[in-house]
Amino acid sequence: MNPNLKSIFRISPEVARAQSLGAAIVALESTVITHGLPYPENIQLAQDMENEVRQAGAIPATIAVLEGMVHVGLNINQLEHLASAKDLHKASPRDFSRMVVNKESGGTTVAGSIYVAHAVDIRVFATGGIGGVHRQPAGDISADLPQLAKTPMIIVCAGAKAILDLPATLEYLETHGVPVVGYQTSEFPAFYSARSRLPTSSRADSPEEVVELARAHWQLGMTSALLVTVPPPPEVAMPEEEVRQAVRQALQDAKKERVRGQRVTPYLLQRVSELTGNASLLANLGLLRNNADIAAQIARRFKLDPKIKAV
Ligand code: PSU
Ligand code: MN
Repeated sequence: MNPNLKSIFRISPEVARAQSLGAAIVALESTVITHGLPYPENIQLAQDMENEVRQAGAIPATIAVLEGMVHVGLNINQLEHLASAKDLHKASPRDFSRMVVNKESGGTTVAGSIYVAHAVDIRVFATGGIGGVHRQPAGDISADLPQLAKTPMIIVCAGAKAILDLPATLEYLETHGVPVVGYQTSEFPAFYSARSRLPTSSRADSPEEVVELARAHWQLGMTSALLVTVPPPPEVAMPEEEVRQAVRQALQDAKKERVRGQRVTPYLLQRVSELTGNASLLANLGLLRNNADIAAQIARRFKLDPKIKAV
């Protein structure tokens, strides 16, 4: 670890032990806990994702900022605090310095989490859906995208959230050299549903194939992420049309209420969840657990591969 980080980063004993033993580790974000899901589904989900990672033979490292310290690996009390406290921040890269200085606490976004994970040499990360280019307000682009462009990690997700402009999000990833790898599919998933009618740039049918692509990407000297997109499991996936209608309504409501900045994504997701009842919540929970499982399988193969050099 860069010595500058030592006084600000706190690596949990379990993650530190896993690192010293060379065990497979999967980093997890925490904005989904603080801003993405209601209590108590959020604490249940946080634990379920960690359990999925463990059952697949890897160690989970959930990332968050607590009282100005950047934590990698959380205990149950810390998870419970993130799930239930009211005044927590959403930590994207631009927020970290302020949070450190003011000793604030919050959930780290995909952008914030992968920055931290990479700084402590973790190479595999799981989330639900990445942020991307918003349909409105114009010019709202998630910090997840530029961070993916400069962080050499394997990111496992169910595509970008359906509230976003998916074609524009894929164009951004293409412009910035981020391979989009469909997992057992060649179609970019749309978070709640499997279909977007948009192609990925490649396809991998197993954890081994993902690792092979990652190895080639970084052997070539590339320094961007690989985005591995996993369709939501069929038993929880929603019909495209139902999602489309709910998103249209949610976008109208956001416009009317002039929602801006960091509130846009949580507002839209919350509104879609209200409009579709339990279906979107179940899809969200199901795909998050599934992604954690697949990320752990990839992390194990990655560890076994002697040819991968750290980037
Ligand atoms: N998944 C959810 N809810 C969320 C997020 C993911 O179900 O709130 C978070 C992720 O952490 C993602 C962030 O990085 O939303 C993107 O927010 P923004 O569009 O403001 O960058
Ligand atoms: Mn934004």
